[in-house]
Amino acid sequence: RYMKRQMLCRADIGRLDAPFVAIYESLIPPEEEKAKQKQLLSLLEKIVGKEWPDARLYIYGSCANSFGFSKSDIDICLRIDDADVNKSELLLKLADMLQSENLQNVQALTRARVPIVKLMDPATDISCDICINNVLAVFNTKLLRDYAQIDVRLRQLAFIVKHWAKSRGVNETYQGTLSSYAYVLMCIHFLQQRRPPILPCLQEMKTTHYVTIDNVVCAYFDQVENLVGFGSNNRESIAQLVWGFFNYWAYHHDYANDVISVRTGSILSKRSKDWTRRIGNDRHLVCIEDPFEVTHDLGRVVDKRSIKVLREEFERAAEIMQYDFNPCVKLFEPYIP
Ligand code: 3AT
Ligand code: MG
Repeated sequence: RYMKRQMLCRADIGRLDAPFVAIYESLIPPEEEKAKQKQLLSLLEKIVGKEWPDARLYIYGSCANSFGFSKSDIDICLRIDDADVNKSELLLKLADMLQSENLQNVQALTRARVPIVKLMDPATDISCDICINNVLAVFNTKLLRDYAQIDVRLRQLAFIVKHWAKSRGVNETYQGTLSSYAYVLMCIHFLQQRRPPILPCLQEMKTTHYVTIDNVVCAYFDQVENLVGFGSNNRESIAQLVWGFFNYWAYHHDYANDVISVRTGSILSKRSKDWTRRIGNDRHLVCIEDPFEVTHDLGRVVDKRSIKVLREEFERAAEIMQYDFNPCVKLFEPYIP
């Protein structure tokens, strides 16, 4: 069933551009949401500053990487340079402080993979997760945001793919499917691979942005305002790209051998990364290299059961894009178990 299949793009694909653009536009957060997020950030800065004057707050994740939908929760990182911080104690203390400032639903999840404090701000009606010193996430957020500036088709494609993944129930890492972060990297990689390319590989270019965090180097070309128009020799439209994306993941990706790598703008072999066998819980059934933490496979959450679900969903989407009269409806039909 998973045999490679060569398919020609449907003849009427251009007819689908307008509806896909309309879906993308309907998901973009309005400006007033950004203002509310800033308002909440200032409130939190004030609260945190009373106890820890040197601490800093950063918005990361979808509210800052330009791949966020309207009404998403915000992810905040508290950066605190204290060599011997005990994260759990710190989170519990933070939770106490937030509670006494009348924030709602305050909850410290000290045992989560990424320990956080959750809260809801009644003034702005925004929910938020605060983590501590997850600084790499702040920089991978910047990398995604920088890529998004280069060509609008990245943002359009990633919005469609995220919307599809959320509708179809395959954006649930604790059920073995992929994170939004992984899907955006899949989109960036796909656009780096088009011929002519729609996106460059920023980490292979001259370094203009350099930081190291916990011995991980984050170095790349970040003067992206100089790259606007990079992909203009490629005239593929959003509908063609959505079709190509699902076709690639349904029929052309080599799940047995390949690793997609945004860092190198190419495909690496599982062998070269020593990702050929299961080690602990990392099964490497679909391999997506983190651009900075290169030993980190974002597909490691995927297991024997969920890889099947995921591939069937990619095939379903590819079939719909190929044959359905009205793909923009069928693609996003909610999955009902
Ligand atoms: P949603 O719109 O909330 O679905 P998001 O971009 O906020 O999308 P997540 O909530 O999954 O995505 O993750 C928040 C950020 O955390 C995104 C990325 O900067 C970082 N992140 C998530 N998963 C990983 C990971 N496995 N490795 C490194 N960074 C990660
Ligand atoms: Mg998020």
